[in-house]
Amino acid sequence: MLLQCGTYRLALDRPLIMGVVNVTPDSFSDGGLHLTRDAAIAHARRLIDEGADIVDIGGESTRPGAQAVPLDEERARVLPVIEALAGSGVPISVDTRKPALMREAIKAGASLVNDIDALESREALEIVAGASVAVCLMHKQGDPQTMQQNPHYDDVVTEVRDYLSRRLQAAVNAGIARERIVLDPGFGFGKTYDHNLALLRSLPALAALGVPVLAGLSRKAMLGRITGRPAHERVHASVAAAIYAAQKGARILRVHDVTATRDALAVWSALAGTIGVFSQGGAGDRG
Ligand code: HH2
Repeated sequence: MLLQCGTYRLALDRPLIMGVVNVTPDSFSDGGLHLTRDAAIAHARRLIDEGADIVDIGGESTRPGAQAVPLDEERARVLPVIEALAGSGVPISVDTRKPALMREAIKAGASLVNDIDALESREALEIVAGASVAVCLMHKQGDPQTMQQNPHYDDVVTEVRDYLSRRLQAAVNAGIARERIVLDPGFGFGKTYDHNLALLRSLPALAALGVPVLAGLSRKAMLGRITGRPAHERVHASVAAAIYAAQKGARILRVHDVTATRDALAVWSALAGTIGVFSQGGAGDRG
């Protein structure tokens, strides 16, 4: 499986790591840490050095209850960072729902549009269709301001899968090749703890749609509920969740902690290969 990301062709025979750079004052786990242009660029370069395969730059927090950010403000946060990082050797992703910013970010060198609105805006759909960038289509229920107040589904896995299948088809119909499309169940976006767990366990049902699945579990509240830890102390929990997601078929892992995820993935991959060999051994084999 391949992902066409502008001029990059990414092989997905191992799970890829998307490192997160939030150029925001209020993101739930790292708000304010990379708010200046220089701090954000330095952080992104650090993530690339640590092994990030893609870097995702966002200028608007979408945590539950977050206030919307005006276009001018979001633009001023992310564009200089994207311009500085384009050509750094890995695809740069822009995490935005604003069509105008998608257009400018692509011009500035972004190779992937990460849209939590799944290109529901006709303008966004046309902008992505008219470029060669990849796109991540994410499911959410409601809007960040209110989405965690009372999320409800009759059957969360079927509803999320059917929504993503419809958005995939809409994107293909608009002229976006399947090789440019990634799907994402949107953990924590209008979902209870139980909804998130059901989706995570059922990732193979999403992977069956035939395009790469991205999992964004890093430091999220469900991990806080399991471990009792605040967001900045959820690194180990996030790594466990990332490995589980990879095992369930996720091809892109959106994470804040690149080194930890990369090391765990390397060990998991090595062991998974070895286990395959062991499982073919006969009785009495020692391994
Ligand atoms: N999660 C967040 C933001 N963007 N995009 C995709 N495709 N999938 C996700 O799960 C996802 C996302 C939330 O995490 P973060 O960016 O760290 O926080 P904030 O929204 O507070 O900036």
